[in-house]
Amino acid sequence: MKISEQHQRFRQKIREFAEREIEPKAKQLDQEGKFPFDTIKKLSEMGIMGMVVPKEYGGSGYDTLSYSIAVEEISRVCGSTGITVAAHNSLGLYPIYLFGTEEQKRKYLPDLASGKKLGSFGLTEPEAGSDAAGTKTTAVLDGDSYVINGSKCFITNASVGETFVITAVTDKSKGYKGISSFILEKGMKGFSVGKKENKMGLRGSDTATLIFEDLRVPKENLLGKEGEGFKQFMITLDGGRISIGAMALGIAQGAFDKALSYAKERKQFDQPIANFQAIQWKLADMATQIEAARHLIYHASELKDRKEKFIRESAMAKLFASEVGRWVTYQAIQIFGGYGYMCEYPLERYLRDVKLCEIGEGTSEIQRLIIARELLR
Ligand code: COS
Repeated sequence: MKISEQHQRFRQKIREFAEREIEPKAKQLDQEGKFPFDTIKKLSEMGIMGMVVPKEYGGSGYDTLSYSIAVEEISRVCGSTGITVAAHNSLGLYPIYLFGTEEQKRKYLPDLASGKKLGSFGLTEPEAGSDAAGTKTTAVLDGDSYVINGSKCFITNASVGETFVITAVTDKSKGYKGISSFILEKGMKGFSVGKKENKMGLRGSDTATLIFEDLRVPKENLLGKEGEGFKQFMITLDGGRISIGAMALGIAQGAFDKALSYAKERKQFDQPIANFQAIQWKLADMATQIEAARHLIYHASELKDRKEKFIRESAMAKLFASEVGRWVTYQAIQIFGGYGYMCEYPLERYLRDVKLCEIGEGTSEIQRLIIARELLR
């Protein structure tokens, strides 16, 4: 897809960094479940941890297309690093930037945007997954503070994060209109993090439970107004879905690039397997699907940059890219044959990593529901 020269140069810069600094560590992160602290520090210095926030709040103020390209290129070599960047930017920083008061933005954004602190987003609960309004965590106003009780599960950047945006019910009688959101800080009394989850993929990313036990949060930490939490989180997820799509796209591109080189080198029946039509057709289909996913993701990014409506387009982009990601990594393993199945080669990691994209920030079924509702509206 044609993008501006500026965007092409930006892609080149991130690709070079990713291949030089991130790719060599990807296998170890996956095998040892190690969080990429040193990479995040370097990405922070490049402005990648503050891409969605303007310079006045300490961010690097990139457009959404550049942000998608960055997540794509990082994920092309390491999904764990890709999701860490995506969750921090789209879910950690962005809701504070969009819905925070001037005071909250000045207080929290500079440290987050510079990567000094990592951000995290707490929506999901054991009984509130696809049904985001099913939140059971409560926040009760008591004098000058809210007292929060409950828990959140499967939270990205939970134990490495220092600033959190979470939802809680402030008025049960009002349904989703009784859900509010709050900014929490690591170390607040009554706030703890459970053990790190042992996952199928994205094993270098940090996922854990947040636990709130009579956690007292000052009134000033309410994000926006009482009752606005559900809509704030829906709007945040619309943007976040573009980045999960970009992550799936990057993983697909990475698997494809590896399969393409392998097909040209691997000899069977005295010739490279790329000479066989069975392989050529696979490669053609893979490249076509990837390109289509890229169009959808860049299109949704551009709509967002133009401040046009993009709910349907971000759901379409995420849905399509994550299914393409799964399919392409599967085909890449097939091209690699027995080697594709071995943990020595990166393809099986790509397949395990990309599976999350069909689940996180709304399953594929939820994306279809969102698209259908937008069509039928
Ligand atoms: N932007 C702005 N407002 C939105 C919105 C969006 N994207 N989506 C919903 N809303 C608004 C609706 O307009 C409605 O407001 P009004 O009553 O004023 O019209 C309100 O929010 C409630 O919406 P709705 O009735 O559609 O809510 P539902 O409970 O039916 O839930 C889905 C809708 C399923 C789409 C939502 O729960 C969802 O996205 N679930 C998946 C959550 C998810 O992604 N979880 C993973 C998190 S991983 S970080």
